[in-house]
Amino acid sequence: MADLQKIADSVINGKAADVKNLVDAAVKEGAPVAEILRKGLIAGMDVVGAKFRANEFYVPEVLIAARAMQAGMDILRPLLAESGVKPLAKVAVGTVRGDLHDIGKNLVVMMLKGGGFEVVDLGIDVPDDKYVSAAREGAQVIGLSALLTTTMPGMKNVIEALKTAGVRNNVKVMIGGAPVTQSYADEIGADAYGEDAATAVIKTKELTGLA
Ligand code: B1M
Repeated sequence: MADLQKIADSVINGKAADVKNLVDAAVKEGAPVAEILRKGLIAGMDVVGAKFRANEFYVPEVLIAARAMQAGMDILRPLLAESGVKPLAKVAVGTVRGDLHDIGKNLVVMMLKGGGFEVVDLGIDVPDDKYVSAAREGAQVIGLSALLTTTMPGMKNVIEALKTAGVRNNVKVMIGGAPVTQSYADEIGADAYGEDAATAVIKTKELTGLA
């Protein structure tokens, strides 16, 4: 019987080689791939997210855990596709135009992947039309990150661009980044504010009706 809790623990402890070996062994033992993902890798990242929010884990621990999860995902990804297991929802995340900060955005991307979402990483300094294209290509949530007070207004511009393109009602918009607040999200008509990467996962679940 595959020990999925051991996989979760190895993700939490950032032991990439152990995750790889344990996932490999679980697959060979015939454990269902969806179970390995849900009760092993995602369960582990859920704990990492909770510890991060509780200030028990900091950025380096989260990055190391995400890398360990990735080692397991490398084995599971082709098997999940074969067995028809679908990601929870599609999310496109980028840092707004003019802004080159990507450490926080990358954490959000990793945590969302860890939470079972399909994530399109649009990168940094992303022009508004790229978000529109992502919405047209099926993203259910558009995530915007900004670290500068001077680039924050770019978030409003993206929302306006989505409206102009007629796709605003097809997507939810979540914003985040150090200078961003809930009241700014309310002011520009965003659907959610993610205070940190772990909260971004919780908010994305709420936005997509999964929580
Ligand atoms: Co810049 N920088 N920087 N910088 N930089 C800040 C942001 C600044 C506060 C430093 C300061 O002056 N004290 C300041 C902004 C001031 C302001 O606007 N009020 C600043 C400045 C001024 C600048 C330049 C203008 C400096 C210059 O050239 N004169 C320049 C701008 C470049 C540009 O973007 N056009 C610049 C450049 C840079 C570097 C390139 C050197 C580098 C970025 C490297 C990189 O990202 N690859 C850099 C860095 C590293 C910082 C600091 C030191 C750290 C930012 C960071 O990565 N934090 C920062 C000062 C600070 O914060 N102490 C600073 C860690 C990261 C994990 O946190 O990004 O907040 P954060 O993400 C969090 C949450 O905010 C949230 O989740 C994450 C994890 O919990 N979150 C989301 C983020 N995005 C989210 C999206 C979501 C949900 C949650 O949903 C979609």
